[in-house]
Amino acid sequence: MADRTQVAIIGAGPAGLLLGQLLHRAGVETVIVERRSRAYCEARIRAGVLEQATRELLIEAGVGERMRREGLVHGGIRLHFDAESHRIPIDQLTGGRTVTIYGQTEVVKDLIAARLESGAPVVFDASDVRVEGIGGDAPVVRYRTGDSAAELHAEFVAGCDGFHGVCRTLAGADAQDSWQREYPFAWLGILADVPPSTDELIYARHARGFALHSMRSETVSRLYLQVAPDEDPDAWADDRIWDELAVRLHADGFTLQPGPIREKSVTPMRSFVAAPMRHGRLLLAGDAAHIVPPTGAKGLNLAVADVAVLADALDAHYATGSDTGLDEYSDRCLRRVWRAQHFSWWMTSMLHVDPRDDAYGAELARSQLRYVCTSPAAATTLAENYVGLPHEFAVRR
Ligand code: RFL
Ligand code: PHB
Repeated sequence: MADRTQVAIIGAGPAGLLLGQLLHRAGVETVIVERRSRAYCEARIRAGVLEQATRELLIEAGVGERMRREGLVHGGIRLHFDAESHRIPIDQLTGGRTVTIYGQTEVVKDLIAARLESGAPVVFDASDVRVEGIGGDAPVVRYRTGDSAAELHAEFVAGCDGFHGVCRTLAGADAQDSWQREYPFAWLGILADVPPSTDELIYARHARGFALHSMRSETVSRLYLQVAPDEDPDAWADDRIWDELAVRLHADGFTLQPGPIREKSVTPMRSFVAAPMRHGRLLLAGDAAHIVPPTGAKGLNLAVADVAVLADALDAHYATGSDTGLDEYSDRCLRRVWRAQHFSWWMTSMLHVDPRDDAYGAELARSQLRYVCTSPAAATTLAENYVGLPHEFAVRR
């Protein structure tokens, strides 16, 4: 394994892997260091909605072929509340833009396959990953694989190691501002071997809480229920999950088809931003720098938007010696990050039942939903944020 590289990438999630792919195509050397196994990274079930610009970038980066074949292109979403179903025609409201339903798990598999095929180095199962010297010109990444210790000298370190990684903490509390909000609820998510009962995603608000009907393919459904943050997934037998989903998703003309549940887990909900996203030779991207609650389907798309800007900035540094892109990296990304923070918080508060809230708060949320379903202006606000505001996706190769 190389002991020297231009850019050391910490983390093989979507952010780290896509950055590696874009830089490889730009002729910039990278080594990816990941603490989990390849199998673990390829099995993690998470996001499912790709913005149009995310889809376009994956295609441009040469990893979009299977997504093009298997991804489901959606031009709208449905909102269910008060036993009524309303459609938001996202494509009509945004000049023909769409989202693609394709699991993050599949994106990660495609990126790992491309990485291995390219021959560019990736280290899985790295333990004790430590990064030193980000304030100087010669950062070092130290880690262990099995019994042996390794040292990787780099010119830059990309911190793509997610919310629980090590990179964000390197700058020290004094050099970083952070903002956060914890929500008094979580999502119980299931993956079920049953054809989706709907051809478009359904986001539902019910007095008993939020529910979401999503999907992975024509034969696999992905659904979520709002639950308490400390909910034990084992307290939810399959029948109880399907019964609760049927109650919350109910609307005239809709029938939920239950089926065998393959996977079940509880995800906490939080909003978090750390700024700046650059500290000397360390560049943070994706969940390492910011988290959104999943209601707006923005987390993966933000990670992709960050690395598009970062790949361009690093490419310019090596190709032309210009550091303008690196100097502007944090500010450029944070503008998009805060827009997505607001949208995700807004969708979350409109669609969930906050147990701390009073009846007045619940009526405000229902009024907002009715407004979105009746006013083209309000619907367009939802649609243009959901499908993704224009990216600055000028990726040079
Ligand atoms: P990841 O995916 O967490 O990857 C970080 C990687 O770093 C590794 N790592 C380390 N490696 C080396 N040394 C260390 N010390 C390390 N510490 C950690 C980890 O093992 C991992 O491989 O972050 P990245 O790449 O920034 O990607 C972000 C996305 O994963 C995340 O934002 C989305 O999954 C959020 N999200 C959604 N986003 C969307 O855009 N659309 C959606 O529909 C959507 N739905 C969701 C979601 C997240 C969910 N959960 C489970 C939180 C639905 C759910 C339920
Ligand atoms: C998913 O399919 O996992 C999914 C879809 C939409 C969201 C969040 C998650 O807002």
